[in-house]
Amino acid sequence: MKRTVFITGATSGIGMATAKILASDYRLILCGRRQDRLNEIENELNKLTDVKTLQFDVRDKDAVFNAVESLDDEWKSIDILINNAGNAHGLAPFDEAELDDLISMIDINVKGLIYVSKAVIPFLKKSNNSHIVNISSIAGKEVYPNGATYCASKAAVESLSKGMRFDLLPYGVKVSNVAPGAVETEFSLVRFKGDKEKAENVYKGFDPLVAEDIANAIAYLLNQPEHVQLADITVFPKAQASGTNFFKK
Ligand code: NDP
Ligand code: 8X3
Repeated sequence: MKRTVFITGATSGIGMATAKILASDYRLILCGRRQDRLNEIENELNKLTDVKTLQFDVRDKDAVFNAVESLDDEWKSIDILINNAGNAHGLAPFDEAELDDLISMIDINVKGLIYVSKAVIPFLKKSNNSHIVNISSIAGKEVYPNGATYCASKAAVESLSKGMRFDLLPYGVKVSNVAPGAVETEFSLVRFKGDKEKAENVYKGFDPLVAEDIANAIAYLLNQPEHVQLADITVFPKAQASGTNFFKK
């Protein structure tokens, strides 16, 4: 019987690429807010595996719990949770940044991850081969100018990964933290509120990671022998050495 993976933020970027890479070996529960995207990915991947989609905003605590509760017993046998949903909103000095953007990043990247984890962990505890993968960022390990709150939100993810690893030890739930550098997805388009030129500029002059690179890293850590727990993986493009150091042509 295939194990079941629950992926948040599966409508785009890293989450979607991860769903595609895992489709041949796992059953998939795919989450996001954009129903049209959920329908598209379900239609594509249900040729390869059983797919269930759940539409909710991770900021909405009740919606998160109701969505998980709506699964029938067969789908509640969740083995793997990939906490991927998240974004940056804005890139500005802390004093000038829009307060709503800062609140959104905490609500989505931190509180949303907590709601989803609290809703799903009771089912992971029943699995005898369970795993949580939290998508952090190099921004969770370093702080860069104009990114205080995004970096703080990802530093919280790093701490949540470490804390979950302690607390879920008795239940045999593995916890892995994945910290990507620059990955060309819809991330910068969201950060710059749909400004394509600004978004494309971020990745000019070097080869950024693509979503499939991170999906490969996730598949790699899920495919380790049962006794092996990869705690933390940082993935940079070749042209990146830290949150702010890039070699651009
Ligand atoms: P994308 O913008 O391509 O994807 C973000 C995903 O998160 C979408 O599927 C989106 O779905 C979902 N999402 C965003 N807000 C919400 C919400 N409120 N409720 C539910 N789902 C939400 O970006 P990436 O794939 O790059 O980002 C994935 C993760 O990787 C994020 O946590 C990001 O911080 C992290 N990351 C990204 C890096 C990069 O350079 N791209 C580097 C380091 C980390 P929908 O809009 O349908 O809800
Ligand atoms: C996304 C990468 O460097 O823009 O987390 O923060 S960065």
